[in-house]
Amino acid sequence: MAIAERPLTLNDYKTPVHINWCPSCGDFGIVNAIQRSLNELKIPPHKVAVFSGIGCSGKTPHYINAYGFHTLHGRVLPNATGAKLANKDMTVIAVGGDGDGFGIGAGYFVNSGRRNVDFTYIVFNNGVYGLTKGQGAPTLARGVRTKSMPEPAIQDSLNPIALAIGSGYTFVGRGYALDPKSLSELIGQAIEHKGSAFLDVLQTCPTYNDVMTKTWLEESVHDHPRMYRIADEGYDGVVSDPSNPSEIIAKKVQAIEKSYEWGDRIPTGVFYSARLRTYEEELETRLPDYATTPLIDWNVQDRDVSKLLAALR
Ligand SMILES: Cc1ncc(C[n+]2csc(CCOP(=O)(O)OP(=O)(O)O)c2C)c(N)n1
Ligand code: SF4
Ligand SMILES: [Mg+2]
Repeated sequence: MAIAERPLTLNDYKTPVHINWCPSCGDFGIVNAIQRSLNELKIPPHKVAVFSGIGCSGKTPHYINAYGFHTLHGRVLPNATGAKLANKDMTVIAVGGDGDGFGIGAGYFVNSGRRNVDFTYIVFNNGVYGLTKGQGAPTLARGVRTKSMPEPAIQDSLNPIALAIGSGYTFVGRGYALDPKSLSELIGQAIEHKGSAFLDVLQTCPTYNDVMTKTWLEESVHDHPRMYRIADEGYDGVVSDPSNPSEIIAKKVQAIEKSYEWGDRIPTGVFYSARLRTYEEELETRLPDYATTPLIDWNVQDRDVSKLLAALR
């Protein structure tokens, strides 16, 4: 029976490709969460495109039944942006590692945020370059030495949440790879958000990172779980009036301050969310046809450019 003729199930988002991540890798949980969220939102596989950079995390599109593109190291966001602008009816999900997104891809990360194209970007944050044998990634804190490093890191880590807020992402959250149920809800919210959504997902790498482990993340400190949901403590990151710049700034400041909490307490959930104009909506004001017809359906072959050429003579 064709997929369109019956209700979608989780299996419809799986592929027969052998998954070659290490046993117990946190990446399994993230893929599962993405599949669950797509299934819960009832978005059919042919309406989804998953893009990745290079890294262990970069293998993700192979394992999700949807359109997929395994791009170059650090180049996931320009590819995802191009695809979304060409076919705005697609749900576009970009994924990659912390090295991919905040190292070689840092310039794209920053400039994609301020553009506010309607996609979701999920960073698998394991603190290391997993695929290339565990070198310290930009999210690894000063003084930390994982088992793959000869000596502790002597530079500061960057703060993905604060960087995302400063860059202009309009939905910013943090999830945990080994809690696919909560993570799928968060991914669902990010997908439904209109605009660029960024998720920092804490991902265990049992092969190279023996510091940020499942045990460490899930243990209790002073009788409280290390990881907690900010919403459970009354935190509200949603901008209720997007036309009010003061409220936007106040919510950004609140999110950045919260993002520096790390160690004995690690916040998860939605740090910031604002419904601001997307790049696609800006384009529609210049190109009215864009509102009704995706670019891929435009007849560019028979376009009359004679006036343009005449103007340039
Ligand atoms: C231009 C370029 N430089 C370097 C590499 C080598 N390389 C491949 S993956 C990677 C880092 C992967 O780390 P991360 O992005 O954190 O992904 P993870 O493997 O941890 O999921 C590097 C440096 C490459 N493939 N291309
Ligand atoms: S090296 Fe780490 S991130 Fe890569 S598959 Fe193995 S456990 Fe996962
Ligand atoms: Mg990594």
